[in-house]
Amino acid sequence: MDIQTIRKDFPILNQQVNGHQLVYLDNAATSQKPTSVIQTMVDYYERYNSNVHRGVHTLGTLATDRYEEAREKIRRFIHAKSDKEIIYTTGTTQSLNLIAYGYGLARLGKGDEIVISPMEHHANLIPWQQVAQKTGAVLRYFPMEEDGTLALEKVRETISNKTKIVSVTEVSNVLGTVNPVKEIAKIAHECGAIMVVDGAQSTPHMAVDVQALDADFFVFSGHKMLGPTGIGILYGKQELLEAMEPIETGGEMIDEVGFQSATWAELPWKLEAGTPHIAGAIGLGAAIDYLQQIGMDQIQSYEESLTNTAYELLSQIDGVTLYGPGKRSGLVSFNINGVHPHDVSTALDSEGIAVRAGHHCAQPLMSCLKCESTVRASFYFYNSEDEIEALAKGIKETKEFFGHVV
Ligand code: 7TS
Repeated sequence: MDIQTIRKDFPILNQQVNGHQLVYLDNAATSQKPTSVIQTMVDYYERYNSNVHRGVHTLGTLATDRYEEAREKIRRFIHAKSDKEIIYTTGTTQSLNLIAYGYGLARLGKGDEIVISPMEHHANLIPWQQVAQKTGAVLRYFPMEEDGTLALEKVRETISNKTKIVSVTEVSNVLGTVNPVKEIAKIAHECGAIMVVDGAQSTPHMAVDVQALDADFFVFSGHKMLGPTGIGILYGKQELLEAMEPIETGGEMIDEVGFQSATWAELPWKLEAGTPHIAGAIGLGAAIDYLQQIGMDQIQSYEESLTNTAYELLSQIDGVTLYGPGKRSGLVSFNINGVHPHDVSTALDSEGIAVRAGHHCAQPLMSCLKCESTVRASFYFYNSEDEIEALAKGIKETKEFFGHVV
């Protein structure tokens, strides 16, 4: 991979922040966008901005075609069987809420169990807490190993015939742990449960095949994979989506409407009420074109080497605690002992280095790690080895600075 050429496609990367070349290492929060994605969206607004699925005029037809072509690109990208299984949402959060409320609420009852892991993002936790409270279902957790991984034998012990829904992230946004979601899905299915996979942190970084995973639902956000904010995907097996009642109703999602009742459109539109984020969907299609042009396997192996370098460099710094397993995807979470993560982040920012400090929307995980927050540096394929070295240097300087102050 020719990183210097790739970086030219991302105009935002070429700037100084606080007098230093920007080193953007907050990709798990959101990725940057290549010119092709930005230009595709500008092109929509400048040349054929129209609503979809209604006007039969030329611009309306063009907008509808592009919007549906993007859906087909997304289908191929995650290897779904049919376009009917690709529902546009605003992002992972909305997708998970649709599953919890549109699928879970009507099917769960007292004593049923929902099982998740302790490393879930709040988006894959709070909807289940809410649905459990409303239905009398029990929310259970897989035990987590010291190194932030899940052990399959313990997964097996936790899932039982009471389990109705298992929902797990494929990659942890805090630890970088890659969970064995395919194996967990198999165990869930043996007990008659459905498997939901949160792909927010995996889809941008590795090849996804929802059929090989045998996921019943798989969700992700466009903005973490070069696309715009406000667009995401809910993939579901067709028979499950068919059985779901829409929780949002109105325009776009109907077939026939009378004064007292209505019938629903076919999938996928049944679950897409209202005017959608058309530019966003088309932009996500352009993002997928870009990713595929590089190749997901290529991206994965390049990021693996970047992440290994980061892990090695940081583990050599005395007084730095690293969280999570040695084998991880795309990020490092750490603390400098005795220095607040926000101070670390502010010090790095003064060097032009953007990282995130906080609980990363995973407060229960923080209590497992016995800390309140961490600093997280998260990578994408446009990051370079030099930037990882800048991070390590920045951390050393921060440590020394605070060491002198204290
Ligand atoms: N699931 C995981 C694993 C995530 O990392 C995130 C966002 C979400 C769900 C929610 O995605 P959204 O697009 O609907 O907001 N994670 C982060 C993060 O780690 N820092 O900022 C957002």
